[in-house]
Amino acid sequence: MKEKIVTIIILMLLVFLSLLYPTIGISIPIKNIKTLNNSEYHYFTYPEMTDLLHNLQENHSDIMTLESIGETYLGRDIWMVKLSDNAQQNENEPGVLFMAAHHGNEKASFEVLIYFIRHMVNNYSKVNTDDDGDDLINEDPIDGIDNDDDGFIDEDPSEDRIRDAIDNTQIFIIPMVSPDGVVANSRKNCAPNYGSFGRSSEITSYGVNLNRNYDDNWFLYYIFPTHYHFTMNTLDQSFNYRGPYPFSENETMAVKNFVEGQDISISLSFHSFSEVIIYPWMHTSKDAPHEELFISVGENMSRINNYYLYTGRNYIIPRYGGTLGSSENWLYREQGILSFTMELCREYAPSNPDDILSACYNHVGVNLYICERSLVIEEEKLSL
Ligand SMILES: [Ca+2]
Ligand SMILES: [Ca+2]
Ligand SMILES: [Ca+2]
Ligand SMILES: [Ca+2]
Ligand SMILES: [Zn+2]
Repeated sequence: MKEKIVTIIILMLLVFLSLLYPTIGISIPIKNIKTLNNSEYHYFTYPEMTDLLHNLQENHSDIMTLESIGETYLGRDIWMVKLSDNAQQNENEPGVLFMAAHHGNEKASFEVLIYFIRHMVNNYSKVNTDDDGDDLINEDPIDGIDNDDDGFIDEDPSEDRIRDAIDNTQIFIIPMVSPDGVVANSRKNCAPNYGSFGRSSEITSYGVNLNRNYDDNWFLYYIFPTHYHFTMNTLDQSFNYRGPYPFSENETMAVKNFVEGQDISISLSFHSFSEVIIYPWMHTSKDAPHEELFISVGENMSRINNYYLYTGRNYIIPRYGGTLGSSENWLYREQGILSFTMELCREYAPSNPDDILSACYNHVGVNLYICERSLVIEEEKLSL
């Protein structure tokens, strides 16, 4: 038992360190690693995704719109998909935001959202079906559990559930926040830096960590440099460089402008990797005002994907420091959006098709749960 606790603590530390220092590539030991299939999984490229989204939109124009919310430094469109009935109109329905690929090298993240978009539009008009031919209808929803004990997991989900989510909410999806980063397979975007504070006349390096570039207590770096890893976040060559000033980057500015024009209640930002669920605050061990609500929603997601809901800020942050400039903090503090980070999988881009496809399918269940919870979340924000 003692050994088990020690192992769990060590694993948690590794997970956390891998969040802080992902380029060092600390990987979590995985028991029973499956032998890799001969064929590696093919991830969507940016042009492939662009084509797919246009095709889907043309074929499902009643429930899907596609717009560019901005352009990257290299001129690529940042695509935003909206799924809802009467998608062209802004209806009085809860807004749900899903984002991925703030970090372009985290391929699992956008793959999960592309899969989700496809799954939703392709199943929207289907009637309830006995998908596995066992004479029971919808007996095994996507919740990671073999509800009917037949040896298959989640093989007969509800078709109604998809229609209900699309009909009753407005689902906004930005599958690649950093298309340039995706194309370059880079944690940072590809815009040039002119010194750490933007004052050099020459290009000194390239790229900003977009999930440090949101306007979130920017000044705290100067007051608590050690606590917030001043060097790592403020030197332009660093993999975590935050940029010369808040919202200096096209991508974060695009997200900001988009979010400010919408009524969004809850959001989920996908990253990879670690199999953990995180929520604000990201910079302090203090609880956010809605700590209980975060835990409630987080625990329900954790039941579906079996990820670790990270609640140990008061232990980790005083020892290892906090993160400033994250989308999560900004969305929550400035926009009142209940915002989560989902760190998918055990690699940036699993090559085993089984690993990535099961994450894609399982997170359809997570995302549907978030849509359903959004129906009551504004009331819950008031009461908790
Ligand atoms: Ca069935
Ligand atoms: Ca079914
Ligand atoms: Ca089953
Ligand atoms: Ca199930
Ligand atoms: Zn990330």
